[in-house]
Amino acid sequence: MTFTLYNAPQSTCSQRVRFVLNAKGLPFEEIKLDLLAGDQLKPEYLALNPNGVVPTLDHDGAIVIDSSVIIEYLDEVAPDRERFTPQDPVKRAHMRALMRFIDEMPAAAVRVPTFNLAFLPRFAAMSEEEFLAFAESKPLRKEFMLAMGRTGFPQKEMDAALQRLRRTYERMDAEIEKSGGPWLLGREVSLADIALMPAIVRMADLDQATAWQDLPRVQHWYDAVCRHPAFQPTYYPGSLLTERFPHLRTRA
Ligand SMILES: N[C@@H](CCC(=O)N[C@@H](CS)C(=O)NCC(=O)O)C(=O)O
Repeated sequence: MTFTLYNAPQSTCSQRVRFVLNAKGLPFEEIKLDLLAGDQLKPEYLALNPNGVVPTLDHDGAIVIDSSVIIEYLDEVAPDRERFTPQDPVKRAHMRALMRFIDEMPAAAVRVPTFNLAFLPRFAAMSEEEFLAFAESKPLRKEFMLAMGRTGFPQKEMDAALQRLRRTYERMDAEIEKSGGPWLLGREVSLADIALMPAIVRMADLDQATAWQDLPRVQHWYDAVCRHPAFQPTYYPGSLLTERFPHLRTRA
């Protein structure tokens, strides 16, 4: 089996897929796209992924898109090494329900603090025309970019995103308590944990970890994620925003 992953070092969706490939010990060729330069909007990439986003997986010529779909796909085609999907159908359904929740809540909400705290200086440096053309070119995120504008999301939007993330930490806490932990579904790490990981790592990278300091189960989960053998190869140098954006380092 040969795998080629089109992705970006700091992309949270890409980090899910790298984690699964690394945890399973599957060798893969990594093609890095520069998202701020617009590599994801070039015609040759849009032919692979018409959404104009990363990641995209090429498995022996079969193209699979969307990080949640890709990690489920990898667990199906390479179940041997480490398996992240429970055998029991009820547990499996619970895992999938959590994955839907994660895509709708933290994975979407984390874009607001990411853009406001990290990417904004890039957009503020563009002219209004450049910014509008940049937003127009995005098949999936045009309205998101226009809502943000060159000055960033208003405080109301930022507060709403942080509240959605806070409700996620509370939901994690409740799930871990119910399952007995340390993972969301109990003793075994599952695709739900992997889907959630990059949003939580991102919030820690943005110096926002105090938001779950009253929830020790969530902190233990985060520590377990960071200790997992697939964590370091996934978060290779250049994968964190603090490594790329000096203004974040001075804040932290
Ligand atoms: N649902 C998609 C979302 C992918 C996505 O939003 N990717 C972001 C990086 S995490 C991206 O490529 N953004 C580029 C852009 O917005 O132009 C998935 O999970 O694969």
